[in-house]
Amino acid sequence: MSSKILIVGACGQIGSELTLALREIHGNDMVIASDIKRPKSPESNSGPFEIFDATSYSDFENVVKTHQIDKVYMMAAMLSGTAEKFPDKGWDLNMTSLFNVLNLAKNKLISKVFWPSSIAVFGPTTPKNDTPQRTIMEPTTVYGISKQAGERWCAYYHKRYGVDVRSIRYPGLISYKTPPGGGTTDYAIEIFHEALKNSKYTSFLSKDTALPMMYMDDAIKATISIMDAPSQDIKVRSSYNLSGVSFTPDDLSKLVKQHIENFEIDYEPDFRQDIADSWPSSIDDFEARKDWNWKHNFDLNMIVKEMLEGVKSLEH
Ligand code: AKB
Repeated sequence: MSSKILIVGACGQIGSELTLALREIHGNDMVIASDIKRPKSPESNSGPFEIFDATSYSDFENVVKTHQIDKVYMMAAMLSGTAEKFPDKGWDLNMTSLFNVLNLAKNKLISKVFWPSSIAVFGPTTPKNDTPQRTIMEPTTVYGISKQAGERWCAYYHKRYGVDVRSIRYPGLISYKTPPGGGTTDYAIEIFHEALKNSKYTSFLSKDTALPMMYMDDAIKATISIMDAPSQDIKVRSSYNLSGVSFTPDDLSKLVKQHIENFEIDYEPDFRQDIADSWPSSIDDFEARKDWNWKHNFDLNMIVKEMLEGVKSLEH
């Protein structure tokens, strides 16, 4: 049995770092990176690369058969901010690519699937603090609706067809290697680039908007560990709550100021403020910790230090 891995969306914020991490573990040739367009980053060139559209079942099937893929990390998605601008496209990409990968598993062409969900599955009627695994979920964004529907389909395919699908509700992810693509939590990355370039940042979220966040290294660790966990340990087949840190733009700017003395921030909330206001401030991830031993490493001080060093290193 082949144990080859396919990453769909390998040029994206998570996909690019996941590709490197999985190649480090399994070897370059065992991990096939793919995206809808040619990669810009040299990282994605470190092994086999396929260009295809994940919304085409036949193209997806072709890549899986050609490389004898066993596991798929289905990371391609349209994020919250962009999906509000293109609701039809966002729904189509997020749902069709999910159905394609679930059907490949149902048809026994692959044995395991990872699919990312998000804190966007929650909505304004959800308890805001320490949001539990199971609670009211009335998402108000296209992205959130697609993720919530997707979670139900994952649970359905598992129950009805025995598909081994695993998923995490990612909080906002912070990284410097690949830019994020159109999310509501992107301010927490932009701030570092602007602080180092101009010592000034205008935040599109208001000063006191607290959101759940996580450093990319922790997110990659969680993604690989949930996929490596024994099947019987995965008790939640929709998607697991996952928590790292929670902070506001004000908290973050104060820490940035400790490193860059003349740094200044101001606030001009835009349409993404409404999205952020509908999401939890912090997440209870007790079940992930209990079922597959999840534990985060990075606190906010460590994230700030790593981000400033990382962004600086990109400029040289
Ligand atoms: C977004 O802001 O859309 C994403 C997410 C929280 O899923 N980062």
